[in-house]
Amino acid sequence: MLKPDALRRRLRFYFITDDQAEGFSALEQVRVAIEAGATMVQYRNKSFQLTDYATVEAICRYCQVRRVPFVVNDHPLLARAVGADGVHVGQDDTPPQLARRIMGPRAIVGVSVSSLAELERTELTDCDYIGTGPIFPTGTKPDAKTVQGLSGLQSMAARSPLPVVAIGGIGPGRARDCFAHGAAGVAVISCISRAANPIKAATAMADACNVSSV
Ligand code: TZP
Ligand code: MG
Repeated sequence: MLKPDALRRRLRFYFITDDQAEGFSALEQVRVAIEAGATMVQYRNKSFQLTDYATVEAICRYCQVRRVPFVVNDHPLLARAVGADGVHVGQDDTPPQLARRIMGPRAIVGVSVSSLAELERTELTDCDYIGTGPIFPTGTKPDAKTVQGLSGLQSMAARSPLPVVAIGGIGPGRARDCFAHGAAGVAVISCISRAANPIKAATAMADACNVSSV
């Protein structure tokens, strides 16, 4: 289990796997991100099938060896089965309260919030952090809600009792802006998974997130 301060540090450079990256497997993506300094990893696969189970397990084991917290998007039962550190759920997924019951008291439970209004009506009792976005336009999530911009991020961070992770259209330059507007961390997919040079992109993210001290 991570204490709140340790979790906050871990959220800083949060890499999420891309299920649409041609010729770049989720495990390879995670290796590149962690090698560069990613502080937390989420497995996200919108068309997960049981045949993907071994991949999730391999990523989980790799994160354990590298001592990087690993969470699974959408599926608390999968998260629990592979022994992940936590789960991330959206507003239309398993409610955080049930995710907490499935995962146990020591797990990390994150919830997505797409606006200040949504933040105000979300029950956060069983949550450890919120993911908020899209902050900037993104091509990675076709059904993303309204872009919140840095001002939206700032008001949500000011209002949230939990650390806020900004997501959506973020790369190294915008990461710095997100931190300046109250984000505890930035979550990224395509700036690494679809970069011409993923190692270079991940290293630039690590620099922007100042993660050498985490
Ligand atoms: N939730 C809001 S935006 C987004 C998710 C999962 C996609 C983020 O991907 P990218 O490539 O970092 O913009
Ligand atoms: Mg979801």
